[in-house]
Amino acid sequence: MNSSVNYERQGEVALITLNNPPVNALGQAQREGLLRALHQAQIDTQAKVLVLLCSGRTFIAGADIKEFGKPPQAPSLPEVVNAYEQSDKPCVAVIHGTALGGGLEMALGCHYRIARRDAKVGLPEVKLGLLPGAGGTQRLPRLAGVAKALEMIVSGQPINALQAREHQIVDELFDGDPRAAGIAFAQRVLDSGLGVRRTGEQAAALKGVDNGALIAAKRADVAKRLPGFFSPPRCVAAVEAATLLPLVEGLQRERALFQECLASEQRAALVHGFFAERQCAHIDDLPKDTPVRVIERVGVIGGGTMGVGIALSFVSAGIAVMLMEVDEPALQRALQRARETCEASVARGSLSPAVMEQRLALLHGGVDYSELATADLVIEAVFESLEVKRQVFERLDQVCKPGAILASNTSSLDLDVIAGFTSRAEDVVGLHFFSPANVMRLLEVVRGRHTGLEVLATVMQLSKRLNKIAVVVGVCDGFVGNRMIFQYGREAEFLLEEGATPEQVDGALRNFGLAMGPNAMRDLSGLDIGWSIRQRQRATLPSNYPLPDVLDTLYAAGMLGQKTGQGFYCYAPGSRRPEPNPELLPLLEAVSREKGIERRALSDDYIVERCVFALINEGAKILQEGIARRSSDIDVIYLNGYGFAAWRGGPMFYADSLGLDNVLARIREFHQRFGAWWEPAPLLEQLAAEGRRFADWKLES
Ligand code: T1G
Repeated sequence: MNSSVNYERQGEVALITLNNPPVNALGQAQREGLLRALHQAQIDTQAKVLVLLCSGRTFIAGADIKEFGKPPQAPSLPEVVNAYEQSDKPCVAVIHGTALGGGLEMALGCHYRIARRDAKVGLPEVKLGLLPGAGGTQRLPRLAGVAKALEMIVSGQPINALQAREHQIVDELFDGDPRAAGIAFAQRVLDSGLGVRRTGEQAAALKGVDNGALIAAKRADVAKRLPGFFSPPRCVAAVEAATLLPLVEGLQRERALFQECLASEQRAALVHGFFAERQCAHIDDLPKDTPVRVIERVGVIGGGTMGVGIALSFVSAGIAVMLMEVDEPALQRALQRARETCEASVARGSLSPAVMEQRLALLHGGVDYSELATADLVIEAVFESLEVKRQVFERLDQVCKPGAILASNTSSLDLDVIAGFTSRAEDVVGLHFFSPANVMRLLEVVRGRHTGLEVLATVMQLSKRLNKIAVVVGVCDGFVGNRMIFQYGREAEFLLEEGATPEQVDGALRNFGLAMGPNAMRDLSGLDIGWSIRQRQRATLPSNYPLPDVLDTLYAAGMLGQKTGQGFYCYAPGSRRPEPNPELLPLLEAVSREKGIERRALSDDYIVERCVFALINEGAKILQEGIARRSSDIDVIYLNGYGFAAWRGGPMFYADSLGLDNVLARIREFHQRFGAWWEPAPLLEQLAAEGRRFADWKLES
C-alpha cells in the first residue's frame, strides 16, 4: 500500500484512509492507492462495508492542481470515482474540513456521505478555468437537482454541511472524530441491510422540474455576466448532459468538455493565479521560524476614507482599534463614517446588525497620542506629505512602547525616509492598503532597508488574519502597482492626443479584461488628484520624457470627473454612469493641433499593446531592481488591486504567454517612434535573447 493511502479493517468495516498533507490533494500516487485499497476491500471477505476518510485537517481538497498541463497519468480520477461507485460493498465517505472539486466527486462516487457539522463542500473548478471532470456535473444534479448543481458549479462557491444535507448531497451530519463517526454510520448501513446506493442511478431530483428552462436561463445569465470566460458555458453544457443522457454518455460528454477547458489558455492563467497568490507568502530570506509579535491592540492615525477603511479591516478580524484624529469633531466624523460604512453593508445584506455592533464595539476613538502607549501596531493614514508624516512618526517614536510596529499607509513616499524620522527603523514597515481598504484584499507590504525580519513575519501573519493578500515590495516611487499604472495611464492619455476617444480606449481595455477603463478610472478618482501629481512630475522629469496634455486641458476647463459631473465622460446628478462628453472631442482636437499631431484611426489591439506593454516594460524594470521578488508577485498585485482579469493571469504572465521576443519587438518599435519612455527594460532584452520567461527569472538575493 503506498504511503498516502492506508487500509485497515475494524470488524466488518474496512477503513480506507488518505493521508497526503496539507490538503489531501489527489495526485497520481493517491489515485493509485485508492484503487488498490478498494481492491483490497473487495478481496477481504470479512469486510462488508467501506469507509473512505482522510487524516489531517481536511477531506480531499481536489485533484492535484500541480499536475494540470502535464501528461496525464493513470489511473484518472473518473476511473477511481467510477470504481468506488461500482463497488458491490457499500461505501461511506466521511467529510471534514473541505471536500472540494475531485474531493466532493470522490464522495459523490461513494454510496453514502456524512459530514462534520463545520465542514464545507463545493466544486470550485470554474475558478481554475475548468469544470468538475470526475463526474461532478453528472452526479450532483442527480442528488441536488439541476438548479442547485448549476449554482454550485458555475459559481464555484462551497456550501456548508447543513445546506449540503438540505440538498441531499450528504446524508447525515456528525460532530467530533471522523473515524468514529464513519465506523458508526457504516455499521448502521450494514445492520439495516441498506446495501449500495449508486448516485449515478439516482434520478428523483431530475424529475418533475423543467430542467430545460433552468439550463436556458443559466446559459443566458452566463453569457450576460461572464462574457469572455471559457469554462462557465461548458459547465452549463455538462450539467445539461446530465438531464439528457444516461450516466455513461453523460460522463463522456463531461470528459470532453473538461478536456477543452484543460487545454484552454484561461485554465493556464487561472491556475497560475492560484499558485501565484500562495507563493507571495514565501519570502526567501525570511526563515519560517522567525518569531512573530502579538498584535492585539492597533492604533490608526487619520480618520479619512483610508483610515476608516483600515480600522474596519482590523475590527472585522476581531482586533481592537484606537482611531486617532486631530480633534473631537474630526474624530466624531470619522466614527460616524465607520458606522455608516457598516450600515451600508447591513443594508446590502452582507453584514448582520449584530456583527456590525460587535465590530464597532472594538473601534475606539482618541485625540491624544498618549493613548497609543499600549498599541502593538500603529498605522498612519494621514495626508500624503513627508512633513506631516515626519510629525506623526516623531510623535509615535516618543509615545509607543518598545517593540510596537510603526506602519505607514503611504502610497508613494519613501519609507526609508519615514523610518529615519524615528529611532527604531527596524520596527517601521509600509502597509499600503487599497481603497476601499475594508473591501480590497490586496496589501503591498513595503519592506524598508532596515525593516526587521520579526516585523516582516508579524505583518505577513497579520495579513492572513485580515484576509488580505500581502505582497512584499521594495521602496520606490509608487512601489509596484502605482509605479506601473502610471506608465499605463500615460499611454492611454497619449492615445487620446493621437486620435482615440475615451470610449474607444476604455472599451478596448475592458474587452481585453480590465475591469474598468483608465479614463473612467480617472473620472472616479478625480482629475484634480491626477493633475497635482502631474505638476510634480512636470517639475522633475527631463525634457526627453514628455507628458500628455489632455489631463491639464480638462482640469483647466474645470472638468474634474464624477465630482463635477463632467470629465472624460459626463455624469447625471447622483449617477456614476458614464455618458459621452460632447465638449471633449473639440478639446482633444485642440491639443492634437497644438502639438502638431495628425489624429489617426487606432485599432483596439494597438490600444491594448500601447497600454499593457507599458505595464510589462515597467514590471521588468521593477523585477530587475528587486522591488518585486518574482514576476508572479506583480501578477498578484494586478489581479487583486487593479482589475486585471484573472483569466489573463496578470501582465507578466500575459507577456510570457505572448513570448518575450514578440513583446520586445513591439516595444522596440514604440521606442523608435515615441522615444525615451519606451526604452526596453534590460531584463526584458536579456530574457528575450535567452528565450526565457519572466517566470523563469529569480532575483539573486
Ligand atoms: N492541489 C495541489 N495543491 C494544493 C491544492 C490542490 N488542489 N489545494 C491547495 N494546495 C496547496 C496550496 O498551493 C498550498 O501550498 C497548500 O496546499 C495550502 O493551501 C477533476 C480537476 C483547500 C480551501 O480548487 O481552495 O479537483 O503554498 O494556502 O488557506 O474535477 O487550498 O503551502 O506550498 O490555500 O487552508 C479543485 C483549491 C481542484 C481547491 C485550503 N480544488 N484549494 O485553504 O490553504 S481541480 C480546488 C483551496 C479538481 C476535478 C478537478 C485551498 C483550501 P503551499 P492554502 P488554506
